[in-house]
Formats: sequence, structure tokens, C-alpha cells
Amino acid sequence: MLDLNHENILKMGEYSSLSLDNVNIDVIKSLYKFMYRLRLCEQSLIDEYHPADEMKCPVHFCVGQEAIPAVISNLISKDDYLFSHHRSHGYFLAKKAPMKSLFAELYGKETGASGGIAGSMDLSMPSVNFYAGAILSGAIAIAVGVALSNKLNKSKNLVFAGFGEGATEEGIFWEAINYASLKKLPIIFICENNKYSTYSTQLKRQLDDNISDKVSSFGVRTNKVYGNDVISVFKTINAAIRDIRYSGGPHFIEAYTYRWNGHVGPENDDLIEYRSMKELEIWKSNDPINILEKAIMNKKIISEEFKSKMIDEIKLEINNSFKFAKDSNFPDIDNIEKLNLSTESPLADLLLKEIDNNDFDANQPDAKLAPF
Ligand SMILES: Cc1ncc(C[n+]2csc(CCOP(=O)(O)OP(=O)(O)O)c2C)c(N)n1
Ligand SMILES: [Mg+2]
Repeated sequence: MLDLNHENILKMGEYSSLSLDNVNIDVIKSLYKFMYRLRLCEQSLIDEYHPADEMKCPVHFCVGQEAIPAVISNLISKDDYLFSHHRSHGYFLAKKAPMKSLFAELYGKETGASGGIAGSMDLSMPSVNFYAGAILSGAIAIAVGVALSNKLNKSKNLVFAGFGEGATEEGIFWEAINYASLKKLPIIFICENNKYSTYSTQLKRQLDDNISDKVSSFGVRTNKVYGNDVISVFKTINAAIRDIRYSGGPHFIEAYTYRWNGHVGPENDDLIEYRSMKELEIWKSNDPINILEKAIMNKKIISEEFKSKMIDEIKLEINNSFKFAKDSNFPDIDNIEKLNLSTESPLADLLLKEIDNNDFDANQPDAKLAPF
């Protein structure tokens, strides 16, 4: 392929370069399964959203972009941290958070990942080290803070931060990149470049389609990858993780992909005519699931029987997740204090109430320089 960017990807037409060489069969099957599970999960939420109208929060679906969370799911460890932007469902499942906790959260129920008060965009589950945030690039800055803490504590845990190309238009993104580079923090930045920020194409917002070049000028190692080839994404992110483990971080991956649905909600927003239907068709013809499925059916890695058993299992999980969400109670919040969900720092929460600017002593000695 020519230099990887959105213009050249459209010129390429049908993608036929997926190679299964040197990838373990169990890994291939798990990537396939994850993408299928995420696709059916999103599709079922889309189908159920209206006319039932029981989910009240805005939802940004990730249909078409399944390959990146599938790879993260395969490579991330239990103690690693994953930070996500608003398009959070794929990342949530990638961190092995239960599907039923996602559904209950969307229904605003107390059994949801965030007790039913965060919804889709701010979905978090501290017990599995997963945090999403609606403020563009906000979670990236927090992720850098966690990577700094890990480094100071000599922890081996990595931090993953997933976001869209629109996040790179926020000042704090560049501060985060600069600081992570300066302190060689163990963090992997994964930018899903799907060309659009709501209804604006990248080239109406940025001079060029060259985010990776800009990031590498900060001394950060970068890779671009065709984000609908899950095997290429796997090889790229796997190599980056090894690199971070052996020579320190950070690393930045730009995965070119495309969202099939509207920016937000199950509704289609193509009436606004901000993107061409031809473009959408080209990307749909390069569906990340189909690209892999064709290759693994050809090589007889999976059979039709495997596929239909897998689909049955996923549908059962989805039905159980809907039932769990619908049967759960709404949170009982009769007092604003109950909204403080922090169980780890009750003392800090109490102290914060007391703190007054007058408590700060401008003459106190400087803190010792951190040893890194
Ligand atoms: C600081 C801030 N500014 C604006 C918004 C509104 N907003 C929500 S999503 C979005 C587009 C984000 O595009 P991108 O980062 O490329 O992610 P994508 O939606 O394409 O996955 C914008 C502008 C916001 N959430 N936060
Ligand atoms: Mg985008």
C-alpha cells in the first residue's frame, strides 16, 4: 500500500493483504470471537434502544472499529490500566469487564459498572482498572498520571489509552505526549483515526493527515496501521508492548478505521451529508470481521459449525445481559453525598471538604525531586 492515510486507503479499494503467518491459532480465534461478540453486542443495543427508550444515555457505537479493542483484549493484562474516550464499549469489553455490567449501566441501574449514574461515555469499572471519560483527551491526561505513578512505584503494569483522532486537537493531548516522552512513561497511546470528529472531516480540522509525524517529533516512537486488518493491528501493538517492556515507553499507534453508524446514538446521521455514501460502502466492503473470516475459513481454522456455536453462545450472553439490566433496580439516591462512590479514599474526601486556600503555606520546603 502507498503511504498509509485516509486518501490512499480509499484509493486501495478492496483489502486483500491480511496474512496469518506467524500468529498462533488460538490468538486468531480469540480475535475473531471478540470482534463478533462486540459487533453483536453493539447491534443488539442499537436494535433495542428504540422504541423501548429504556436506555436514557447518549451512546456512541463502535461498529466497524472492532479490530482495535479485539487486539487490546488479547494483549492487556489484568493489572494493566485501560483508559477510553466516549466510544467506550469495545474498550470496556477489552478489559474483560462483564457485558451485563455494561448493559445495566446503560439502563441506569445500580448493578451497572458505575452504579448506573455514568452511562456510556463515562463508563468506568475500577475493579478491572477501566476508566472512560466524555471530555475529549481528558482520560489521556489521567492515563499519563497513572503511567507516572506506575513508574515511580516500579510497577510492571502498562497503561493503554484509546481515543479518536479528534482528541489530538486538544491542547492537553500534546502536553500528555510531551510529558510521557520526557519521562519515558510506560504507556501506549492508541489513536483510532476514523477520519471524523462528529460531522467534520479531518482535513477541515487539521492541515494534513499526519498525526503520527507530529507525535514522533516529540521523540515518541510511532506506527501507523490499517485498523481493519486485525492481524496487522495485533502484530503492531504486540511489538509496541514488547518495545515498551524492554526499552521503556511511550509508544503511539495510529490505526486507520471507520465508524459505520452515526456519530452518536442508534440514529443514522448521514442526512447531514457530511460524508459520502461511496466512502461508507468502501469501508463496509472492508469489514474487519469479514476480512479475517474469509482468511480463516479458507485455511479451515474455523468451520461453519464453530461459527454458529459461537454465535449461539454470544446471543445467550446478550439475552442474559438484557435480562440482568432490566431486572435490576435503579440506584437509591436521596442524598447527594451518596453520589460519592469513592471507597478507597473516604478520608481524602472528608478532608477535601475542610480544605481552604488559607491552609496552603507558601513557605513550605519544596518536595524532594522524584527519583526518576
Ligand atoms: C473537550 C471536549 N470538546 C468537545 C466535545 C464534544 N465531542 C464529543 S465527541 C467529539 C468528536 C470526537 O472525535 P474523535 O476524537 O475523532 O472520536 P470519534 O467520535 O471519531 O470516535 C466531540 C467534538 C467533548 N466531549 N469534549
Ligand atoms: Mg474520529
